[in-house]
Amino acid sequence: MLSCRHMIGQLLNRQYQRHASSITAKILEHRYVELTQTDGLQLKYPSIWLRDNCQCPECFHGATRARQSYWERSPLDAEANRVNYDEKRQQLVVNWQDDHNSVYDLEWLKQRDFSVEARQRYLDEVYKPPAQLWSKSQFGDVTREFAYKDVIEKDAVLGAWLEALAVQGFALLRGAPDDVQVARHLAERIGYIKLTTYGDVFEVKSKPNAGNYAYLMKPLPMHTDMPYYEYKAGINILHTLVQSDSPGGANTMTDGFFVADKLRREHPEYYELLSSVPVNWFDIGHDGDAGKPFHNLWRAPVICLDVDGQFARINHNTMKRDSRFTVPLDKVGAWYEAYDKFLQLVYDEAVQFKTRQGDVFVFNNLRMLHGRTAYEDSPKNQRHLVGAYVDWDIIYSKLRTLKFPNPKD
Ligand code: OGA
Ligand code: NM2
Ligand code: ZN
Ligand code: ZN
Repeated sequence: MLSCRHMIGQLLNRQYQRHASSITAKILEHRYVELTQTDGLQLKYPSIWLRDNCQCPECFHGATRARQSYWERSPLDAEANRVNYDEKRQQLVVNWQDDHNSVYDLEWLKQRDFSVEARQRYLDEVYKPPAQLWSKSQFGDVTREFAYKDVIEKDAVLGAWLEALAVQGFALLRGAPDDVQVARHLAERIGYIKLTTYGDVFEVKSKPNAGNYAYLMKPLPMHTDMPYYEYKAGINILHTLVQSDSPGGANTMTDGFFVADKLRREHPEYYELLSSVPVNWFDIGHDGDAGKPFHNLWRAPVICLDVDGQFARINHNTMKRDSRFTVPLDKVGAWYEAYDKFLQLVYDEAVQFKTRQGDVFVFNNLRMLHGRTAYEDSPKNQRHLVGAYVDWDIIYSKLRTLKFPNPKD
């Protein structure tokens, strides 16, 4: 999509060249360089930023895309002496007071435009596609399904699947083979599987001496996996090898970001508490009889935001919420009241569906609250899922390399 827009941009630029509306460069208040085009285009850059990002071979190492100047101090006193726009080469030329010269391509500068719109475009198109929040009634519209085989074989389908995970927060793959390696293959198709205290792949089934609530036939209430990790698993890949013939074993799911947003709009005082009061999330035990012992502990609120004020992570897992609540006494009652409202919204907005053998249910574990209804195994029918995790760093990286196979800079 972007590359197409990029091409159109280049075509337009070529047209501009033909009917050359000229550009002039000037220095403003000793601190900015401004480019003005006769047709109204205006670009303004801080001098300190220009100096810091000089692209000459002395300042910038092209092969590693690395700045090789200002390693110890920033160019605080950089001041432009003269600036000039070279129409023929479409470049801004800056002569600095220390006599250094810098040259910047117009296209490079445009991609780094400081305007609100250009910055937002970069965040939406390159950083992360914006999440589409959904309520229970919109579940049908936001459900994306892909053939397992296509995800494995076609890059375009792999990209569409990862985009769905980023935007809608979940997707269903159909037609996976009856193979315990499916979850691992999918994780490795994206990049790297995440290793946790539960191993690389893990089997979700009813186990004797179960060390985790998920390994029982009991209902699994709405939760996110691993709130007790600082580096919480990004997505959860759950491959159904055997589904239960009993009425249970269905999955439930709620868009946690939708609920957080609703809480913010409708109950701001509850939202404030759930996004600020730290909760202790813990996991003590060992994975299976021979597993290494673990004692995980992470303090974080239920609703976490990122540096841009967007929802970053929802933490909720009743089984993994520590009875040690390390907050002042007078916070406790109010927090429970807010939490109760949050849970009410979570259950009001929950959808339910039952996967079949060969389905792979994949979802954003930072965003989707999910659960499972109780089931009954029989000697002939034992519910069996294989799970794997992948971190979002790996997923976004894959998504970007698929979208921009030949990044110039
Ligand atoms: C889990 C989980 C869902 C299921 O193991 O954390 O959410 O369908 N399992 O068993
Ligand atoms: N399993 C499925 O956070 C959790 O303990 C949820 C994780 C055991 C890896 C279950
Ligand atoms: Zn330089
Ligand atoms: Zn889970």
